[in-house]
Amino acid sequence: MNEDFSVIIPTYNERENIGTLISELLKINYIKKIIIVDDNSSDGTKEIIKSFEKFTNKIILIERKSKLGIGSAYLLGSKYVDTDFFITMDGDLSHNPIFIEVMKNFAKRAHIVIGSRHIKGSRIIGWGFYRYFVHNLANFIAKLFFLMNVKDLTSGFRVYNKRAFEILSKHIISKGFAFQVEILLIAKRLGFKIYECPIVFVNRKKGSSKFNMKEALEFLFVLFKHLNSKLFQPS
Ligand SMILES: Nc1nc2c(ncn2[C@@H]2O[C@H](COP(=O)(O)OP(=O)(O)O)[C@@H](O)[C@H]2O)c(=O)[nH]1
Ligand SMILES: [Mg+2]
Repeated sequence: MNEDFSVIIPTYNERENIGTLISELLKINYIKKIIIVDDNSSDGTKEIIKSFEKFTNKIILIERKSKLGIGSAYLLGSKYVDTDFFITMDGDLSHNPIFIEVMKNFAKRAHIVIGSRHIKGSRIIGWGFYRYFVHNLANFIAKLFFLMNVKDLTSGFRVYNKRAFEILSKHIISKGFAFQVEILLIAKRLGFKIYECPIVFVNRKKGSSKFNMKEALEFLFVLFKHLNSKLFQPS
């Protein structure tokens, strides 16, 4: 197994967070590429990312013209990955790079390693009632209809086996946050191995969440579509 890793970070207005995250990731020597997919942030995020390009060639900034969704950002970012494994993480400092070391060690035994907030040893810090409610509801609905035994279906902190990701991505319909759940449903259905590793998740301290009602509706639409798709019919 090649020990090099890439990281994909989708960003949309993360000026106050992205610089700190990049600095932390640059300290990890097995991370060879930091692929950032930015959807035309208007707050100076891109300029901060570009300022790092002067002293490292590890950064690949992919600039899209408009906000096209976190799921499609992963799909595009993955095309730039040339390592066997890659990490996905948010650009708002909710995902602490210290957990990468443990997660990466499990990548040898699973196709997807989830930095999980719902297993022994994990914690969520700073979420309000609404955020818990939405998160638990999404988890509950997906588990109910697809009989999933994964505890945290919505975490964006993951390690993917690149080859497995390529196969799974062919079935993806979502563009936004629904992607997180959708790819796991497909992975289970196709018999890929998923492992959950405990993390401490800290709600963003700066900037604002991009999750909204439109994203929630896409989630319901995607689940409904798959319930009726060929892939999920009893064989
Ligand atoms: N490129 C891109 N990044 C996005 C988009 N939506 C969210 N993000 C990024 O995805 C990550 C997670 O989003 P966030 O708002 O923190 O979601 P939350 O933690 O569920 O509230 C952050 O780095 C965001 O900047 C999008 O449409 N395009
Ligand atoms: Mg966040």
